Amino acid sequence: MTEIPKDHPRYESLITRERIVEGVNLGITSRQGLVAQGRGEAFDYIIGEKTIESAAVAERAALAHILLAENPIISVNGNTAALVPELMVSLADATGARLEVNLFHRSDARVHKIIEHLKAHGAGLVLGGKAEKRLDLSHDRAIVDGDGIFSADVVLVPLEDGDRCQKLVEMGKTVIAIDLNPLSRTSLTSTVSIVDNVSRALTNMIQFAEDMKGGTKDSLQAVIDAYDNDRVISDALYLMQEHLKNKAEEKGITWI
Ligand code: PTJ
Repeated sequence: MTEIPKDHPRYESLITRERIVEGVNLGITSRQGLVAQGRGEAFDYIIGEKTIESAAVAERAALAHILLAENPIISVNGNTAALVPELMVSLADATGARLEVNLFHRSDARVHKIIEHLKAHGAGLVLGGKAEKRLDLSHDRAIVDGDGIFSADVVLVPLEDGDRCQKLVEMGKTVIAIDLNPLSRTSLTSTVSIVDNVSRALTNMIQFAEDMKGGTKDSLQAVIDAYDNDRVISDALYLMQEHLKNKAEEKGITWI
């Protein structure tokens, strides 16, 4: 691991890179996961590396769905296992959702390593090892647990690919995505699209869960009823453009 000095202006970003590289070294993150991380970093730069207000609105709506669900599942892949294992375990504990490992670049060895990694970060039961059911998809994200994603009513999918997201929505499930690209197929097909970095999104959601857990069913339903996903996506695009414009102007470049 490269030693990153704490006073480096890009300290957080560089530490995150080290975590994902470490995930590859441990055999829990795919090499393709490095590419996905780079894409995420680029979108995060464009949005200003902060949680925008509409993402916080989406995070609260996501929690309302999870807290009202019968069988909510948090889907874990190789990137989220490396970057935010402790946050996924805390969110599961705070909401009663269960964790399920589901991989695009699947191998049984990697599934089991991720299950053990989550357990080492405090998880109890982690689904994904049984994998006896299939969704109607031509790739390995199709492989799911019968009492997990297959029968879930609400699924949280951080850093997902569009195919499975669409399939889960077609199956009548509420799908919550965390994806910094507001125009990805995942963001465009999900019920709730959180355009935020997965580490900020989960940190916020754990905090919001503390306030929202005691809420009545009616108050949680009101959060869902007031939510407008198209508006959230449109707001993210608008703020990305504004952020770039402000950056350009700060540096004396005229925005045309
Ligand atoms: O571990 P596996 O085999 O299941 O594979 C996981 C990856 C992430 C490699 C796989 O799902 C994949 O290839 O995903 P994509 O199609 O690259 O999509 C990932 C999306 O997540 C992209 O839109 C990225 O912009 C976004 N993204 C990347 N890093 C972050 C992110 N969004 C939020 N927070 C991040 N840290």
